[in-house]
Amino acid sequence: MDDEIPETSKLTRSKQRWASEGKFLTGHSARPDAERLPPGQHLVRDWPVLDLGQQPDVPTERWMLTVGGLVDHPVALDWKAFMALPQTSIRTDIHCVTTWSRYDNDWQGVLTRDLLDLVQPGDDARFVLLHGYDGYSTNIPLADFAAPDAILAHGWQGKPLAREHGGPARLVVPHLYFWKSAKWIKGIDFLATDKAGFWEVNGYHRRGDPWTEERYS
Ligand SMILES: Nc1nc2c(c(=O)[nH]1)N[C@H]1C(S)=C(S)[C@@H](COP(=O)(O)O)O[C@H]1N2
Ligand SMILES: [Mo]
Repeated sequence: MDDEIPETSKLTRSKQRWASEGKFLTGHSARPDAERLPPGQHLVRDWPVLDLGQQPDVPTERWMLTVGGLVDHPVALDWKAFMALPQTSIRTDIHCVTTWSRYDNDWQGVLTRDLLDLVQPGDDARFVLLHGYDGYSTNIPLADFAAPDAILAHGWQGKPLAREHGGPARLVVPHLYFWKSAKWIKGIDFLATDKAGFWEVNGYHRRGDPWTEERYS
């Protein structure tokens, strides 16, 4: 996918910089149907629940998302501030490393690009480490986090995201295996160097691209 920058558009400083560095060129534009299912995956219609076993109960009144590290404007967003950010609906597929995939999930929430506009990562930021309220963590390259369809989702199929699936809010990075999509998101740290998260320490791949089966390292 090519990010053409119209000369007249009012792109932010960060967007222009990332575009010039090719940071958004993650190569996952819409695929023909025959290529929609990554190798080694099978389709499911239900939505399996997978996590470390404890599903934290975080009411929106107590929910807080802390975004820091190598950013110009660190923020601690409460629910009201989070919901006041630009809201987007997108439809994506899910690919879990345990071999199930699920098509056509409708997410409502805040695109990571809109969060990036707010916090303005520094030139030295290259990776993000995501933290969940259950103690879970997972790492992804900033280029993947900044994908145009990556979203901090609080809604699924028009309803509030269920607690078992990471509600009140989770990350969804559709073009990577689903373990990268941190549920019950609590913190996002921008880092210069990669730092392994929970499953990455336990043998999962650093990046997790389903199309090249980056399952385990
Ligand atoms: N906070 C948190 N996020 C998490 C996990 C977890 O244990 N804790 N598990 C990951 C894994 S391994 C998968 S496959 C997906 C599962 O999401 P789901 O239960 O909504 O299908 O969440 C990911 N995000
Ligand atoms: Mo998983």
